[in-house]
Amino acid sequence: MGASDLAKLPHIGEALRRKEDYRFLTGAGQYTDDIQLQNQKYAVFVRSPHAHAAIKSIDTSKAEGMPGVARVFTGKDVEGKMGGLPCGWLITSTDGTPMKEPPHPILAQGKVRYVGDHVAMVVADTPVQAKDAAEAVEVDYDVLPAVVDVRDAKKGTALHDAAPGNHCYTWAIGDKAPVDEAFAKAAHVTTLDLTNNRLVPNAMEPRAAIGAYNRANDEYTLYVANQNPHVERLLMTAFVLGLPEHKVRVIAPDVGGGFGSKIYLYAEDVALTWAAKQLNCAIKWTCERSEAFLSDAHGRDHVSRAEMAMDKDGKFLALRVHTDANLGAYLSTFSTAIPTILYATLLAGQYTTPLIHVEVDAWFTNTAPVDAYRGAGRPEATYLLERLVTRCAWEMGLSQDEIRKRNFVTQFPYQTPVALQYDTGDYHACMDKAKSLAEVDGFEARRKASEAKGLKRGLGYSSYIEACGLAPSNIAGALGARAGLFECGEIRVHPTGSVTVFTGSHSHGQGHETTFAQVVAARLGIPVENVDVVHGDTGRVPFGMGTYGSRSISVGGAAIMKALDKIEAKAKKIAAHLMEASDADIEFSGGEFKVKGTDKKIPFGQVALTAYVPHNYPLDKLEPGLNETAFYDPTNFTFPAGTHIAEVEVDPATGVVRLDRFTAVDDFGTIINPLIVEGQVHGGLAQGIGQALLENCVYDKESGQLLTGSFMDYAMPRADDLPAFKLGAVSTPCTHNPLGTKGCGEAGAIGSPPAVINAVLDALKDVGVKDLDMPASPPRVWQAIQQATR
Ligand code: MCN
Repeated sequence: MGASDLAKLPHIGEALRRKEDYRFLTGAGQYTDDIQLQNQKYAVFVRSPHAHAAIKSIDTSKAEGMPGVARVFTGKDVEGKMGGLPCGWLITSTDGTPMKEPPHPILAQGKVRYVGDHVAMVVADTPVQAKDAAEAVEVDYDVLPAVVDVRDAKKGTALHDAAPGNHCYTWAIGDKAPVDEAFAKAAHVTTLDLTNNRLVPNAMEPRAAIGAYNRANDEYTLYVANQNPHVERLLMTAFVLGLPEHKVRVIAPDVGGGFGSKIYLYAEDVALTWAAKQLNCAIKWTCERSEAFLSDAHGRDHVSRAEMAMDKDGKFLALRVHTDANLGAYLSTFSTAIPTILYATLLAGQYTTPLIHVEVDAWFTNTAPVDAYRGAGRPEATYLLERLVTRCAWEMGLSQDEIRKRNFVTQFPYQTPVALQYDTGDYHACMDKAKSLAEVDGFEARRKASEAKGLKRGLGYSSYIEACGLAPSNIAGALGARAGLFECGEIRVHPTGSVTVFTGSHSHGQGHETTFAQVVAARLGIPVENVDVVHGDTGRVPFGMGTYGSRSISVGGAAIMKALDKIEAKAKKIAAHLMEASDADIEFSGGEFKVKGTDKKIPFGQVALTAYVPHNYPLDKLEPGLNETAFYDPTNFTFPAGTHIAEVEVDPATGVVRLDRFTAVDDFGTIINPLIVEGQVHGGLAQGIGQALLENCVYDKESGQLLTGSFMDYAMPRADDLPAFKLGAVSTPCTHNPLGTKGCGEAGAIGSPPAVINAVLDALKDVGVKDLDMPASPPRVWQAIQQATR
């Protein structure tokens, strides 16, 4: 079934409330920390208080003698018994050498490289006993100089022997010579230096895991707050522990948000699983919030120079970008892909810029590892490009919307000069709708009203594009992924006609139990209540690549569609047998099988029952049962796009920015559930606006201590920081997946930061403020005003 036929079915496009919310709202959700196993002990990790230090000695004797303590494990216990954490994406430097891949030990081996690095694991009967004992572990450190700022990485003391100068790789895309030539001939060049600030993901549920071991069958089970349990199992068994995969089951039960930070295989997960066998018990660890600040993978942290060459009319001729990316102390699972494949390939944006060259240098520093955070590379690309485009507009004497419109891609498919091919889009329609919803025509009157109150008002645009549906394995493989990112779906039709769907996608707030059920119910013509969705368990779901990169509906949903095709084909054969017709004469719609050109028909439920209770069944031609599995590997990414418009009021006396209005018009292709999509956009906007105005992860330059290690210092966006959003939709369905969907899970976080900063800069244009880094906090804005007016 094609996307256009699907879109016409009942349930598709229906704003159903989330099925899963009943259990969440009534406190019946089951998160990892809610699970209590027999013979369960508790772990606490001893973490480095130093950003960089040699470990001279570790004395665990006092801790091991304390009440309830089962064992204290250190680096010596795991050395030689397991590998380090792997990085899933290989980057080759422009000189042909592979990236530097220093070891990432499960417990520190001789050295610690960031505050929070895991040094020892204490296991005890109760959490309090484990915590007390952790405090009694004595570690003698020889403190070394730390480097935290990516701009200083080269000059800093090397973190790893394998990475001299703290350099991991230089990677580039695009043809440099023609780009330089275009710059030499351009009528105007706009240059912008910018920093994309480091963020801490802060999911509502902190990371948690329970490693369990069953001696009877030599099997391990890991319960873990994770976004992709099969990949977690694959990496842990194949790369770290060397265990056969069938002996390890990974269950990611209800997970309270991840935003990228729970995609990865973390050292704690491995240590707990391995130690469970050593102690023949279950071991639970629940991360504390302050521990999460230190040890969760962080996001962003880029420093870039961007230049645009234009002709006299503001038409983009060439884009040149250099970025220094902070990878933190070690390579996390996908960290190398973020500033390269997921960032540089998006720098064409919505524009026809014919020549682009991007070079990225990636560095190690004494900070927590940096990896994907909602958007992963694409917010960084959009922030750079959309800030640059607005700066271009102002330097060329054009309005922010006019310069964008002059450069929009209008013909599809469109091949960018940075590898990607966009299948569909209508960027003018998104812009026009956004301007209308944002009531841009009335802006001048609102600006004057603000001026009369001594306030500055500004309008900021951002026309973003992102590549979602990660990732076609032919493209991903060519670009360095160690595995293709397909998805798996299984449809199990029960004899009574109800259905269980097993998906390799993982829902940790995205509402898959509802939207995936909508797709299945629509296709089979059965009530949504008759469909249950199972995810997050390697013991129940055949395989999966998990959830990130807004891939679930477009890749996981497409796998389900493929399995449904198989179900429909087999069910038609059963129906043909029951109605004594030929297979070719059977039609299926609205939950009924009909013989073409007759009034003979039977319902889906009868076919399901017959599949399991065969009656005069032609066993030579037809197997009993109605259960099908499919794997779907996309042929391309999906390309959601849109225009976001922010309107702010700035108090020049205090530097306080008030976000007055925010409009987002997005194109997500076919929409399965508009209510869920709206919720996804709201959440993304809150995070993007949080980055633009409030959130900032700061390490002390000298000591490498995390200065923003709690919610007292790290400002999360709250409801009263945000206006009521105005949302609009444009739909150009994706051409290559059977649902026509494009991902919606990250768009808000991608489009919004540059819109907000452009608005602040627009407000302060006449004061002389030309530049501002995120977050536009009151002191930063106030200082920029003082500097401009001095
Ligand atoms: N959907 C739809 N129609 C579309 C597109 C999506 O109805 N055209 C629905 C989907 O069926 C799904 C939801 O919207 O129920 C999100 O779908 P999709 O865009 O495919 O994204 P994923 O499900 O793959 O979710 C991943 C994405 C990412 S990458 C991050 S980060 C993120 C996000 O989702 N983290 C989240 N949203 C989050 N929401 C919550 N509550 N918590 C997180 O950790």
